[in-house]
Amino acid sequence: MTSSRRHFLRAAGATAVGAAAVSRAAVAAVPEATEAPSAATQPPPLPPSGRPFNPVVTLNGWSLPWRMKNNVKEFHLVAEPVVRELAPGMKARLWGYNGTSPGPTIEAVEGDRVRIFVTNRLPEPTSTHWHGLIIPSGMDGVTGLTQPAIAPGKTYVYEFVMNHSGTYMYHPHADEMLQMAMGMMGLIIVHPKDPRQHRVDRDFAFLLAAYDIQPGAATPSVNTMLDFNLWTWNSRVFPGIDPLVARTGDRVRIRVGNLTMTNHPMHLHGHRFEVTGTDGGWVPPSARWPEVTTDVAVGQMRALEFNAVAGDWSLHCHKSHHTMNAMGHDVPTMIGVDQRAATEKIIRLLPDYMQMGDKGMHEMSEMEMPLPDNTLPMMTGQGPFGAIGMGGMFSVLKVRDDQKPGDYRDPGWFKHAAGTQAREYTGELPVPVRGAAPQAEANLPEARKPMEHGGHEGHMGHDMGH
Ligand SMILES: [Cu+2]
Repeated sequence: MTSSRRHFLRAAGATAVGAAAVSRAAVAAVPEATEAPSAATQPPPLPPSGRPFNPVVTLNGWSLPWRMKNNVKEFHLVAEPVVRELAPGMKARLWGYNGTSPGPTIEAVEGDRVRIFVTNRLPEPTSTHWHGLIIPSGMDGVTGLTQPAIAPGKTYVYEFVMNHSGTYMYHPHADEMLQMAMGMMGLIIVHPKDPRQHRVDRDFAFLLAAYDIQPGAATPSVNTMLDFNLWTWNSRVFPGIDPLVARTGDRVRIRVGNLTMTNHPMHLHGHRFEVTGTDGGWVPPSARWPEVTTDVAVGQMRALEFNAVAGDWSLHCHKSHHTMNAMGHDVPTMIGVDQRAATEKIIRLLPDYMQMGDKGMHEMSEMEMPLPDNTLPMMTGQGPFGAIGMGGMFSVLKVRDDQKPGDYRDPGWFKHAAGTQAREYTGELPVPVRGAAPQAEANLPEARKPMEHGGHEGHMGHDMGH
C-alpha cells in the first residue's frame, strides 16, 4: 500500500509541474485518471471561453484543459515517464504525457485555432505528430523531415486550425518503435462547429495499445515486433477497463484508434452498428453498412454508432488471445492429454505442481494461482454468474432503462426479465443428430504428450518430418 501511495504521489507530482502552465483544473483531474480505476468516468467540466460541444468520454482517461489567449486555444503537453496501473494488481513503467499513458485527450471544435506546447521531459529526443489532421507540412511533427527533434528539456510549439471535425490521434515521430512501445499516444477529438451535426447521446473513445511486459517486470520490452503479451485499451486491461454505460435508446458512438502492430476486429454483442467515421473523416450515410464486427487495422481509427439496447453486452477484440493477459503464450495444449504419469514424477521434485488444462483452460479462470509480483492472471474477472475468464481487450456495454442522461456510473449487473435468460434444463431431450466421422477415431494420432513438446516455435515444420 505504501509503495502504491508513493507511485501515486510521484505520478501526481510530476504532472502538476507540467500542467500548472495550463490550468489548476488539470492538476485536480490528473491523480484520479492516473491511478484510479475510474469506473465512474464523467465527462470533464468544460473550461470557460470555449465553444459548446458534447464532451467525449475517454475510457479510464481524461481531457486536457486549455486556456484561451487572443482567441487561440492553448494546450500544453508534457512528454514524460509515467506509472500506469494496467488493472488492479499490476503497474507498468511507461512513457506518456502529463502523467498518464495514453496522454490526455485533446478536444477542440472545428474552426478552432490551437497552439500546442510540447515539453520534452524524456531522456531522449521526441516530436509530436498529429495523425489525421490536415495542417501545414511544417506542423506535421516528423523529426528530421519537418522539424528538428525536440531535445530533452526543450519545448516546441505547434499552431494550426482544426479544420475538420472527427477523430484523430497524436504520437511521437521520433524513435517511434520505442516511444510507442512505451505508451506514448493520445486522442484528438474535433467536434462539429454545429453541435447538432453528428450528434450522439454518449460518445466514448479509446486507443488500442500493446505491451510486452514479462511476468514480474514493470517496463515493456521495447524491441518486440509482434509477440506482445498485454493488449490494452487506453493502457488498461480487463477487468481494469471502465464499462461503457448508456441509457436504453441512446445513440452511442465508440471511437477506436489502433496504435498497436496488428489489427483488431472489434466485436459488439447485441447490436448492429455502422462505421460512421474514420481518421479520414465522416463516412457519408449512403456508404455505411451494418456490422457486428469491424476490423481496426494498424494506424486506423473507426467510429461505430448504434442505438443502445438494454442489457450487459460484451465489447471485445475478436482475436481471442487478445482477450487474455500475460503468461498465456508458452502453455502447451493439454486438451485430452493424460498427465497422470508425468504429474507423479514432477510432484516428487515440485510438491506444489498443479496439473492443468486436460479438460480445457476454464479452470484457470476460477483458481487463484500464485503469480509473480506485479503480474495479472491470464483469464480473470468475476460476473454475476461466475468467472468471466477474460483479460486484455474486453469490456462491458451496460445499457439500462433508468440510467440518467449524463450519468456514467456503473449501474451494476443487468437484471434479466423472467424467461429471457439461458438456464439449466433437466427435462427430456430429443436424440442428438451427429455428422458421420470420416474414419475410426483409433486411426488418428494421439494428442502430444507434454514431454514431447519441445520449444514453442515452428511446431508444424518440425513435426512434419517425424
Ligand atoms: Cu485484438
